[in-house]
Amino acid sequence: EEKETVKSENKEVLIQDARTGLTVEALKKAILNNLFYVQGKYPEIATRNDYYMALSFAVRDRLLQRWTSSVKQYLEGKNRVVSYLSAEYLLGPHLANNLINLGIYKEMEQATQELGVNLQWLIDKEVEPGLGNGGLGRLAACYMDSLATLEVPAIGYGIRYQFGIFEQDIRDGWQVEDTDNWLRRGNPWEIARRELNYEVKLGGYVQHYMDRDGRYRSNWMPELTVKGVAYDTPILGYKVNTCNALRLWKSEAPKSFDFQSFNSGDYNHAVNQKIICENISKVLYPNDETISGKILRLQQQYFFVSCSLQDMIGIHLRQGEKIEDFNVTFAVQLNDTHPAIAIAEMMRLLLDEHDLEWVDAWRVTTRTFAYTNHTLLPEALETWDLELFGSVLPRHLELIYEINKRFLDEVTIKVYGDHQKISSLSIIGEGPRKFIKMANLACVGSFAINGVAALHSDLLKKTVLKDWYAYSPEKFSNKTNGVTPRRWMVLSNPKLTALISEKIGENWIKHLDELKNLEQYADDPEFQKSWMQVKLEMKQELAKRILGKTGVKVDPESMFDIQVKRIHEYKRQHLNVLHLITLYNRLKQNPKMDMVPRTFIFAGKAAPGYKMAKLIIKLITSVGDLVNNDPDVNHRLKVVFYPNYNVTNAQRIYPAADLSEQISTAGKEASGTGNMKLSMNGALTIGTLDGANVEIREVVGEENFFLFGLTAEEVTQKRNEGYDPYTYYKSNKELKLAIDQIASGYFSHLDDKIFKDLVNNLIYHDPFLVLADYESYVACQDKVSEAFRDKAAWARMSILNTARMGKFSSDRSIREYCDDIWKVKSVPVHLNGDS
Ligand code: 7GP
Repeated sequence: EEKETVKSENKEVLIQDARTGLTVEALKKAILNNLFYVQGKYPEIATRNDYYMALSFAVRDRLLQRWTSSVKQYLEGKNRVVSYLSAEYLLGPHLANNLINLGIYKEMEQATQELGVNLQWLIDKEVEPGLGNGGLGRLAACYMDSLATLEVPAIGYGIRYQFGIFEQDIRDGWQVEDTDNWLRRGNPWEIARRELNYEVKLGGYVQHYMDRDGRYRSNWMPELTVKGVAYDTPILGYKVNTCNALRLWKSEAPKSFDFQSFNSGDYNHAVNQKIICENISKVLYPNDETISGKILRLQQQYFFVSCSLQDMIGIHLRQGEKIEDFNVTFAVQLNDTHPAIAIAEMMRLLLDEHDLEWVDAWRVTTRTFAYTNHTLLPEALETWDLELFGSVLPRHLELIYEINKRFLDEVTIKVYGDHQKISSLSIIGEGPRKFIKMANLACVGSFAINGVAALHSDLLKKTVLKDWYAYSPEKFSNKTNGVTPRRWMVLSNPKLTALISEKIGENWIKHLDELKNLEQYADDPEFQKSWMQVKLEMKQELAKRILGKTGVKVDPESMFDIQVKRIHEYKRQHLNVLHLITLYNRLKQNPKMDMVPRTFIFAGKAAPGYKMAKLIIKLITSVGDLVNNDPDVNHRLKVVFYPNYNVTNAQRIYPAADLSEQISTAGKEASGTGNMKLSMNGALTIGTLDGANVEIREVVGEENFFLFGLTAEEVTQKRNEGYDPYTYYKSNKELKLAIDQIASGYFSHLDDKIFKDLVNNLIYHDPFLVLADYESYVACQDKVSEAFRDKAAWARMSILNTARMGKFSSDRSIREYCDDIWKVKSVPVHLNGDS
């Protein structure tokens, strides 16, 4: 029947072949075709990877058809384009996501089945591109999905790291890092655009001279020139024809280098230069929310920004437009300050390469860029030692001085005499050593500045960007983060998706607000039963994986209490551990007590150089070893550290969560996005009034959210009053016991040194007020346990959580960026035939 409709009704699909058709037959043909002509195998000898590749190429062909149609449409209409600049994209596996967005998941399932292979088995073969650390990189990936789904012309620019975020292994309870060789078996999702390449200068010095027209000119004589080559990954929207490009740059040595050295017989030099050039896009810096100040990192940032801007200018000029109108063609978003050097680079390109006058160049620049801030942590605000900066980017240092001079002249007039203000707004920081403040560069050069949740945007205006807000309040706005329901519900939780769609249709996948239609079933016992049945099945699946990965057997009927995110003191995984130890002690002291069984599940990577974070992992695994092996408690308590948290694993964990731990110190988590994914999948949240938790609680209702802890304001107040953690330690018996046990080596085979730093830090400094929030946290957890006993009430709250999460679709966030900041419109794409 399917074949008939295709043949008789739709002309475009009539000419379909193995490369574009969407029917089961066409897909089967495509797989075999690719197996034979791309992999060079026939089915009997094809490996799992051969099949995975063949399938991926079959899908990619279909993406390319949509991609070429999109490009054509964009160019014809001279449409305004969003350019997203991000040093990180935490994409997650492509195959299943593309099948969903193409709307051919079922068809492919059948096609593979008829060919005698299992689709899930092939999907699981994909090695995910881990080109990001955490929230910031994953947000960029969700936004690419939403831009395409909303049919907005957009390009994502970034770096094609040869090695992404390290793989985490747990050995003897400690984190061990292993390189992420994700390209080892090839990457069927990218297309190398060898012809699209740009030269990027580094180091050296600047010559100044007067040209024939009497114009003052600068000539940057670099120490090194590298070449950036474009690698494009198609990003298809959900059930639309829009397919945008994620353009990632790989660094290489320019050809000229090799020739020169070879000609002079210096082979070693040539090889060395090649290595130096290739190093730039070699590896992702594994720091989340900390700067590292390394030369290579600055080179990476400049490298991808320069390639991207050159590329955009090329696109703009090829359309016959004037360079002065660049900002009409492109709206460029800076994903935090990592690409903020773009402001100086834009000026360089306009002044030095395209001959604009300063005033004109500055007008174009400041109408092009917009800046998103992702953190309030002072240690994450990027600065560069001025000397180091000048050694890599001598021309940009000059330009920044000039930008700063002109800006401060303006400031001085406005804030006459206020030295404090002037120095806080200056791009250059003074001290024993001068430094460049990237956030300040981003702020002067951007027409819009935003935070990522209401509270965060508010605190930005009151703290780190206070003087900027006073100076140009019109630039500031909030754009609360969102996540894509395609990956985080449809793909990761197909059973819940089916259950929801059975009741309210499928519209919610593109219009997440429609989830509210589920509210009417929240009290329906039948629906509650089906709802909790899905949850149970997802917990059973996760339990199997936990057993396989960690050897720990967990009870799917117990409460799955989940904290998964990067390990960081401000996120307070140790507060969670203190609660865990408290429950353990209660059970040990009163073995007969009636306690709601819990499975504590942790996952997350620690930055390799972040000692305290690594120690927190060791603490979790140490407590786990003791608890899991103690027959007095291990029927009611289990502790799991699920290794190598990444997108693939996140997709398996979220659907199985009963309780979502969002327990950062108020005022520290800019937004959070895991909080949204968990709640969408029916988990209830225990959380502080931090980041987007505030807004989540607002929409799900305070009666469906477990709130505890100090507010951001109280945190500040407490700090100002002179917070003394020791008094909390002394005055709470359960807290003191837990800490004393950690200190005495109770969880570490009597080794009383191993956790010393952690304990001392907590009782004497406690920068994130763990001890201040402990009592309120434990009391709240007791309420959670009580609530979990009433299955119907819990189911109701769970359903309501999902039903009310519509706001947190990244489609909503992107629509706000489009309307308020970028001023771009949708451009529906019509599919070209495969002529
Ligand atoms: C994160 C924030 O910590 C998180 O709260 C937010 O949801 C996410 O960005 C997306 O906006 N920040 C980072 O990942 C990060 O590295 C430093 O920030 C620049």
